[in-house]
Amino acid sequence: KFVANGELGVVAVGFSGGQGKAGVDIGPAAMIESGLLTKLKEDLGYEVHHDDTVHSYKELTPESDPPFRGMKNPKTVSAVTRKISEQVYEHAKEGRTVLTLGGDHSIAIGTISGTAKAIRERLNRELAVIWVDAHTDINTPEGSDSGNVHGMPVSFLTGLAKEEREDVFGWLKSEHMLSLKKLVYIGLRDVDRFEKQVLRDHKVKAFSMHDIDRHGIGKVMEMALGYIGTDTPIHLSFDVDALDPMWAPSTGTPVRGGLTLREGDFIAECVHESGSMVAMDLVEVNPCLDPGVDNIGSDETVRAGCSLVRCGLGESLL
Ligand code: Z70
Ligand code: MN
Ligand code: MN
Ligand code: MN
Repeated sequence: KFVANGELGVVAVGFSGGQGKAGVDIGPAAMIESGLLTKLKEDLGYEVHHDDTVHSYKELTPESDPPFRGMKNPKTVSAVTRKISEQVYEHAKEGRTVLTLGGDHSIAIGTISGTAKAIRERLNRELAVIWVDAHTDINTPEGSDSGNVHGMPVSFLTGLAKEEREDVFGWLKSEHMLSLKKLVYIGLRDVDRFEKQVLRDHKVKAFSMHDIDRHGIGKVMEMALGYIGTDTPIHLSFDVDALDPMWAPSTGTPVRGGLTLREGDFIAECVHESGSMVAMDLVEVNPCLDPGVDNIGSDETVRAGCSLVRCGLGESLL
């Protein structure tokens, strides 16, 4: 079995070009400033490899990056995720657990492709992904109503969406790819019609909020991890909007009826406890969107995001 070596690679990505709302690019800085990385070092004992930078990206001008196949900012998102893919790969190939702080969820095109490639080379294994989200983010460019690429990462990663152009995700090769059979969703409650058809056609494993209500989160995690199996490396991609807006109001697309903070933490704890987690993303924290007063909503959201990360990295293990 692949063992975590106590080393953690951190990639902080201040990027918002996969959707339309400003502010999600300062999510990583807010989590880091609240002391997250210090806690991971001092309390959890990780040897943290981080370049002390929140990577920001100049977006191309609208003239040089016009919509393509309905996608907004296609060249910008492609270039940014390509760079993230290399950064994550460099950490993962050293056997480090990789933590990526976003940024909008389009960055998962980079993180998952980077992990998948490293795991193939290092362990000769295929990666599994647990995608915790209110949304499935599996639109193809043509299936999407919004044109926002943060609603499409899973379709590019699994090859449902294909594009030859190198500067529009054509850089994604087979070594970067994820099998639809190795994908598990948890927390779904806002899935587009096109996406529901994709889930049915490909029999994708998915646990909606309805399933969590029916079985409880304990049974759902048992089923999710049972489906993946005990000897498969797992990338946990956690969208903070999986949590109920009561716990995480400061995010681009809050959807009521979500996970409690404890259910979210429990999911992360179970993935950690499996011993199979090789990478984690925490995305869509947007401190600029605050329905409360005195930053109460954004403080709570940042706090929730940090809690999910610490649970994924083993804080609550006795
Ligand atoms: C919709 C779309 C989405 C996050 C919204 C929404 C996708 N399915 N993802 N917020 N995090 O635009 O494709
Ligand atoms: Mn998402
Ligand atoms: Mn979402
Ligand atoms: Mn829609």
